[in-house]
Order: sequence, then C-alpha cells, then structure tokens
Amino acid sequence: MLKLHHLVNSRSQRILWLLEELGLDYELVVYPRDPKTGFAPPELKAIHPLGKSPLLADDGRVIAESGAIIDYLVRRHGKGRLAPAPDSAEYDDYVHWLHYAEGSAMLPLMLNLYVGRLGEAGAPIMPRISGEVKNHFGYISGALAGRDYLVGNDFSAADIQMSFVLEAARLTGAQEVFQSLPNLGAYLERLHARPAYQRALQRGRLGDRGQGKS
Ligand SMILES: N[C@@H](CCC(=O)N[C@@H](CS)C(=O)NCC(=O)O)C(=O)O
Repeated sequence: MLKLHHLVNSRSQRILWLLEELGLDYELVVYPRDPKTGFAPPELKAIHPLGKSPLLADDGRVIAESGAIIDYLVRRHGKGRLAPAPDSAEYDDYVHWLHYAEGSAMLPLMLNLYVGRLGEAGAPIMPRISGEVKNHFGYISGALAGRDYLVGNDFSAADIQMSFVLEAARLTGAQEVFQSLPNLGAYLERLHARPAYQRALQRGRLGDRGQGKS
C-alpha cells in the first residue's frame, strides 16, 4: 500500500495531486507545521533522515524528493499514463522538467525569500536574485508559448512537478512575474481547474477526514 507523508501547505501537495490523477489507492498521513517556526515536526525525521516532505512509502521502501517520487509513481504505478513513451524525444523534455523544477528553478525563489528578509544587509545581492527570477520565469514562459502544457501537447506529470514552482513564485515574493508574463497565470489556472487537483487540495487540507479512501 502506498503511504504519503504529507506536510500541510508544502511541495507534497503535488504528490497528492498525482496520486489523485492516477486514481491510486493510498494512505495519507498529514503533518502540521510548527505554529511558530513553520518547520516540519520531528516525526518526519523518524521516517527519513532529512525530515522533509514529501515522503512516499511503498511496501516498506521510503522515497524522498518530489521528482524521484513522481518518477517512481509514474513508472511503477502509472500504466503508461502522464508521461510520454520512454523512447520518444518528448520523454527527454519530460525528464528535463522533472529535474529542472527543484534543481534550478526553486533556487532563485528561495534566495528571494530568505535574502529578502535580511533587508538592507541583503540589498547588494538582490539585483542578481531578481535577474535570475526573471531569467527562469522568462524561460518557463517561453516554453509555454503557443501550447497548453510543457511537454508535447499533453498534460503530464512534469506539469504537476512544475506547478509548485509557479505557486512558489507567489509564496516567495516574486508574484510580479505573473504581471509581466501572462501565460504563466493562464497555465496555472488550467492546472488548477483539473478535478484531481481540486480533490487533492481538499484532501490535503482535511487529511483522511476528507474522504473515506485510505
Ligand atoms: N527538493 C525537495 C524539498 C523538500 C522540502 O524542502 N520540503 C519542505 C516542504 S515544501 C519541508 O519539508 N520543509 C519543512 C522543514 O524544512 O522543516 C523535494 O522536492 O522533495
């Protein structure tokens, strides 16, 4: 049985969404954030040494890292859904976006958040950070020009992985990218309109009280 260790309001939301898209049976364990620090509770460290979420357990194995979890679920439980054929050129693009989200795009956003909190002390490097935010979101916007999804013309698990990058732009103070690059907001709205996204949102808030499925 699949078990998702889910921290509220976190990257783990996209794994919940993927599980709903694939219609898999899974158990959801919801962890609150510390009300003062916003950090994950120590219980997560008992499951994986980093103590971060998402964590997926499958028959006793624990997998960490959103991209690795998405790859695992699609490969082992997807039955060919939500990814291009492995021998196609689109598959290479799919792998690119799976890695790019956490490997490249999140860094300037996290720097924007943390260095922004330093105020005057961080001011000398803010122009470089803002430049990199523009660089990355310009790249994502360009990849979406004239198309609805990032890989080929079909919705894939790469869109699920990348959705958090766009959501994180709002959460980390880089929301101006939505004004200058309007196709990003339209893309996010398209993703948010999916019934499985809405179900995952509801279930992430309520945990297993939200539905009988577990
Ligand atoms: N690159 C990792 C990042 C994992 C991560 O940092 N998760 C955050 C939630 S968005 C977390 O657990 N934060 C709680 C903490 O650091 O205490 C992934 O994509 O899975």
